[in-house]
Amino acid sequence: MINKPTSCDIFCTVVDNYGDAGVCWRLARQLTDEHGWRVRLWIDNIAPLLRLAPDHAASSVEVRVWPTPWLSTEAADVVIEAFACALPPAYIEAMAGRARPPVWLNLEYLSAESWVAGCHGMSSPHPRLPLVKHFFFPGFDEATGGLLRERDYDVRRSRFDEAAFRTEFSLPHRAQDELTISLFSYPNPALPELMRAWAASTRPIRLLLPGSTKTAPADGDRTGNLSVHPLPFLPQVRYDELLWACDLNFVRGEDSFVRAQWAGKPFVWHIYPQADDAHMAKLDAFLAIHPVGPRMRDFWHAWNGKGTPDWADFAARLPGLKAPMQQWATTLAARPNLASRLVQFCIERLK
Ligand code: TRH
Repeated sequence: MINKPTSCDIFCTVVDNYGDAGVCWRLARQLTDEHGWRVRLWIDNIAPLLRLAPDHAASSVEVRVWPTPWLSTEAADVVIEAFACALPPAYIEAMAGRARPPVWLNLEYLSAESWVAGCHGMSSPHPRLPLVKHFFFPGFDEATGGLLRERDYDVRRSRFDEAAFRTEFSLPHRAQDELTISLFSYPNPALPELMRAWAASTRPIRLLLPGSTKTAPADGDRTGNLSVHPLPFLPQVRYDELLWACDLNFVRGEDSFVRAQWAGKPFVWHIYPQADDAHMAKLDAFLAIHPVGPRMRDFWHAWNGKGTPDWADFAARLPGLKAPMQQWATTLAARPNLASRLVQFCIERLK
């Protein structure tokens, strides 16, 4: 019996955007830094990782570009196949050749849909080899694999200095009654109309655009009561700071969507679009479990292509969203995080 795994291989195929690399990197860091695992992250396209973690070489994670054709290597105690990326066949053979078969996990995409709990932890025997693959589903309740959250999150948050952050990114001091918004979304036809509403706002609105290549004057690109500030793409570990510095966060995909929940601020989710509007069922499943989901539904639907965002209505709702958002973050944070649940899952299955 191994009292705890010593080696772990995480395989990541970058489909597009940053989330595949973002999730795998975050998990790899926790497994090394918080659980003492020796982790190799095999990634087919290192470009997004270099933006997320420019300093990855200084970490304890061994980042390896996934070679094709695959070069023979020994299989680890734990093998994590991220988002069903399909392992190299030769590596699967190496897994089967081990005296003790590895724990083989398929790390699934995050969804709040009710069927997830019933599928989490399910296993599938390999048709030919003495191997079993387990399906590991992130989720929002105890019946799933939980959510990624670092042990030092609260300490980092407590040390955050918004004024220093604004100075570092050449942002003016917070104006009287300013609403500070961060925006990270897919291209969205609803944005121009929303920006017109922000320009016509009765209170000053400062819009921060991370990952923007544009430049702007010191006080931002001003139109009416809206000033727009492009920001560089922040290292992943600092993206949380942007969310903490804002009053409202527009996020997307999977990882920034989770980070907005930890920030405990009102947020709007641009879900990763899927064919046949399959993503809308995922969006509604989350709105159904969130305490103020019904109050955000119309605006979230409009932001996801179903209708026109009514900013005046949503702005009026914002003050009433603050406390429930903080409570949601506190409730979720009280549960074991995904890395801890995954470690426990593996220890129980390592013979
Ligand atoms: O980039 P995404 O759209 O990734 C998506 C999703 O993961 C989706 O589930 C998946 O199917 C698709 O890729 C293939 O959104 P996401 O998940 O929020 O990942 C963005 C990552 O980038 C996240 O870790 C936050 C990070 N980030 C920074 O580190 N700095 C930044 O400045 C910004 C804007 C984001």
